[in-house]
Amino acid sequence: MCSDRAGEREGELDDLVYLGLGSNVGSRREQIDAALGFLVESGVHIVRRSSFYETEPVGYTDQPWFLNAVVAVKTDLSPLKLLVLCKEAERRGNRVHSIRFGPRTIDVDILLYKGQAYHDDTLQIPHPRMHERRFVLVPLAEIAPGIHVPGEQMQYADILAGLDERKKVAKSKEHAF
Ligand code: PH2
Ligand code: MG
Ligand code: MG
Repeated sequence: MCSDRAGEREGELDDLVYLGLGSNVGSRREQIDAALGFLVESGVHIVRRSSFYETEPVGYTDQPWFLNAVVAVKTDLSPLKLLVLCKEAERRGNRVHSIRFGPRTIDVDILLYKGQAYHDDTLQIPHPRMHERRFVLVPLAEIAPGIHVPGEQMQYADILAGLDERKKVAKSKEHAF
């Protein structure tokens, strides 16, 4: 019985929405907090928050280290409506789009949506690069250790365990939210 209940709790974690946050320009912590504040004011309910992590840049390497975090949220918004809200949080954080994978004041990505996949021209869920990014999977594993790849038995923790650890991801001195 106990194990059933544990299974249920894991299932619940799979049914939440997961957002990845990152910043490497300006006041990183404040910008992440401001983006989350805007999402909360807009009716998104934060259920779990990871620690902050100092992470070595991936993709485009000639840029400052990032502060990254992942949050689990509850929302009735559709994936596309949530995307609009995330983009508005970035706009309010003075995000400018220049170099791909380059420096940014604030990045808010939808990683996972209620254990479902979603694919169209503007949005792909699961986030198409999350499975190769320790700066996403380490904070995700902190708040949802048993979470699955949508529609599959595979857990993100297994994928994380197989990733190359050359790119540094370290828990930050920043206090949790
Ligand atoms: N985001 C990117 C590209 N590279 N590297 C780290 N460490 N953290 C990020 O959030 C990040 C990145 C594009 O979204
Ligand atoms: Mg991103
Ligand atoms: Mg993004």
